[in-house]
Amino acid sequence: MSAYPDVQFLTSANKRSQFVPDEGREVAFAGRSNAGKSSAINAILARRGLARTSKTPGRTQLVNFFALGAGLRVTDLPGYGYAKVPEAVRRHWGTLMDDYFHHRESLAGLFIVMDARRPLTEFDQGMLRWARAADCPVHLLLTKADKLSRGAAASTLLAVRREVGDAASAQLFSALKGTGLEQAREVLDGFLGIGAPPQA
Ligand SMILES: Nc1nc2c(ncn2[C@@H]2O[C@H](COP(=O)(O)OP(=O)(O)OP(=O)(O)O)[C@@H](O)[C@H]2O)c(=O)[nH]1
Ligand SMILES: [Mg+2]
Repeated sequence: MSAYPDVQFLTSANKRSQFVPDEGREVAFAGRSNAGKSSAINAILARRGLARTSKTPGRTQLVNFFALGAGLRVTDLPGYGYAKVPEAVRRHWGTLMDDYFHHRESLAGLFIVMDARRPLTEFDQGMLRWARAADCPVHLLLTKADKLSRGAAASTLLAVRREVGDAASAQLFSALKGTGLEQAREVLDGFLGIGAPPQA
């Protein structure tokens, strides 16, 4: 049986008033444009085509909410750092992300998705700083690991772990090959409190 039998798309939000009610627990997937966020969500939740993916950077421009069950959600965020986006779109993105990250009480954890060939960009570092300030736990998903040799992937992971220290956990991942799926699900479940004893 699927680890997440009741996955459902909820809504796409273009502004804060369209966000789903801020209750329960939510885990956000953020990262550079084209890093592989939507593909990672589909692989982890085992639902092909749930979150839309594309070869063209900047495909996800809205905050997409998915329900995993009562009060448990994952969000697919628009990617950052795509140079060709018009200034007005970039500004709108900034407002949307500010609204999301500064007000989302239900945010229980953050996955920062990075292309394993280009980890820890300026934007990724900014996200990490924000998460630390907000006391939000972070997991780094080094995706597209299939594009690196085993040795290069392993040394990238080591270097990333060394750089972030205890600010985040990190793993290798490939949506294409299914590498690291179980590990990613364990972290997601941990953030969402799935499988944990009920809180008193
Ligand atoms: N080789 C390989 N390609 C991948 C992997 N994950 C994603 N891709 C490809 O990378 C491209 C971008 O993937 P998306 O999942 O749409 O990336 P995104 O981060 O959601 O992109 P935006 O929504 O535009 O910010 C697509 O062509 C995917 O097929 C992976 O693990 N391995
Ligand atoms: Mg996307």
